[in-house]
Amino acid sequence: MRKKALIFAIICTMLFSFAACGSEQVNITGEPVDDAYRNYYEIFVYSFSDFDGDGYGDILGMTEKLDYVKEMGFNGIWLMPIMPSPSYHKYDVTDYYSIDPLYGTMDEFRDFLDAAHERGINVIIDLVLNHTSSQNPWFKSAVYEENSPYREWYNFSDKAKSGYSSVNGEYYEARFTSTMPDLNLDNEEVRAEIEKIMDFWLTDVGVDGFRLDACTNYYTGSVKKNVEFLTWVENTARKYKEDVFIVGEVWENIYTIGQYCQSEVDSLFTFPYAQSSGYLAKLLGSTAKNTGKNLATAVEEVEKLYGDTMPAPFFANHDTDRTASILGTKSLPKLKMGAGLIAMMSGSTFVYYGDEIGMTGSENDPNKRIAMYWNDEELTENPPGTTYAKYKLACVDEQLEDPDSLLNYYKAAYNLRAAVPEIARGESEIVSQDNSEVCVIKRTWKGKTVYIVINLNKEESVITTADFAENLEILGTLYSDPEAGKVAYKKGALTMPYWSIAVLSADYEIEE
Ligand SMILES: [Ca+2]
Ligand SMILES: [Ca+2]
Ligand SMILES: [Ca+2]
Repeated sequence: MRKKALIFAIICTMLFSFAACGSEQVNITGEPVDDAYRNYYEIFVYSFSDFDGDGYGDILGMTEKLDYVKEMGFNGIWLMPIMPSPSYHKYDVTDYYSIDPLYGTMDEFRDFLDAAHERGINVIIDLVLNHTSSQNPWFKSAVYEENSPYREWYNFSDKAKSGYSSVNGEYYEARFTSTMPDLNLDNEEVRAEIEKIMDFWLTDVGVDGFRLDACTNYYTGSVKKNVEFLTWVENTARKYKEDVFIVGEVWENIYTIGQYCQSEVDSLFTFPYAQSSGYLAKLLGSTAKNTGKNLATAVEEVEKLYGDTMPAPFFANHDTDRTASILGTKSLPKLKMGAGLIAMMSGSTFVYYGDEIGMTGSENDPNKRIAMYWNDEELTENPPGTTYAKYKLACVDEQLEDPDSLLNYYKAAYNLRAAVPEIARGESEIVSQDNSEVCVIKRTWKGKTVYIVINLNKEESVITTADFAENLEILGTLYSDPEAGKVAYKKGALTMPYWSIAVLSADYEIEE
C-alpha cells in the first residue's frame, strides 16, 4: 500500500497536466507553502505595463498583470526602485517615503500589495542605501546650506580622491556616478533614518522585505564592515516585521559571497550561477563535457559556501545581459534548459521580466530594460538611451497559446517548483551514478525526499535508479525539445530524452 503523503502542503493531490502542452506536465499539486522560499519575478515598473496610457509602466498596469504572474508559478515579486527619482531607473532616490508619481500613488501601491497578497504573492522592494540622488534635499542642504544638519550624512573632502566627485569647490564620495553621492553609513542619524525608512515600508505600507542594492559599496574595500552593516539591516528590519525577507546584491565570486554569508541577512543573489561566465551557461555550450559532474560540483560548492544563508539563483537581471542574449535565440531547447536549471536550484529563484518569453537585451543598460512584449499594441516607451529594441521571439499572447513555447516551459517549471516544496527547501545530496552528463540531486525536507534528475547530455541517457531508490514515481517532467521523446521509467531504469529534467519521489501520493 502506498503511504499517504504527510506533508500539510499537499492538501489534495490531483492530476493536472498542461493538456495543451503535452511535453510538460505536473501531476501533483497542493496549497503553496507559506514561508521565506519563493519563486520571485523581477519587475521594472517603467517598462512593464502602462495602465493610464501615458507610455510609462505604472502600479495600476502591474496590478492588472498579477493573475499572469500567479499563473506563471511565481509567488514573489521584486520591484526595482519605486521611490521618486530624477532618473528613469530610479536607483538614485530623492524621497524615501513616497512612490514616484510617474508610477502612481501610495494608495495605488497599497491596493497593489493587497491584490498581490490575496493571490499568495509576496512583494519585496529595492532599497538603495549606499547612496541617494544628488537631487535629494539632504545632499543639497549638505552642500549648499551653512551649518546644514545633513553635513555629516555624506563623506566630504577638501582634496580630490579616488571615488570622489567635485561640487561647489569641494569633493564628496560618489562610487557610482556624480549623481549618486554615497551616504555616511557610520553616522548615527543616517542609521536612525534608515530604520525609520524600513519601519515605514514594513509597518505602515506593508511590503514583505527588501532587495538591497550595491552591498559591496556600503563601505568600499571593507568586507567586514559591509557584513556588519548587513547584519544591522536585517536585525533592525526584523524589529518591525518578524519574517522580513532580505536579499542582498553582492556581485562577486563565490568565495567573496561566502564571506558575506557570515552576515545575518536572509539571502544573497547567487551570481556564480548567472551570466555567460556562470556555472550554468557553461553547461550548455556546444562542446561542454562532464556537464552532469560539473553541475554537481557547482551545486555542492555553492550550497557549502552559503551555509545557512539562502541562495537566490537567477540567470539574468536588469544589470546583466538577458538570458536570451547569453544563450542565443536560435536554440529554443537551450533557452528552456537554462530556465529549467535555475528552477531546480535550492533557495529562492529570481526570473527577470521578459526572460520567460526570450526577450533579448545587451550592450547597455536601457537595452536590458525595454518594454515587456505583451503584444504589438500593449507596449510602453523604452528607457532613454535604448539602442536596440527588437523582439526575436513571439509576444506573451502568442506564446501563451503555443504549448511548446518558452513561456509554457517556464510556467511548467515554476508550477512544478511551487508544487514540490522539497525542490527549493531540501538539503541537497548529489547521488553518484555512472553517467557524467547527468546530475541526480536528492533533496530531503520534513521527512520527504525527491530526486531531481537532469540530463545535460545532448542525447538520450539511461540512469539506473534502482541503485539509489525504489518505488519512485514521476512528479513532473520538463522537456526542452518536444520532438525528443518522453521520460520512461521501467524496472528501476530511467530513460531521459536529451536536455530533459524529471522530478521523482517515493513519498508522494499520486492520483492516477
Ligand atoms: Ca502610465
Ligand atoms: Ca558607500
Ligand atoms: Ca529575515
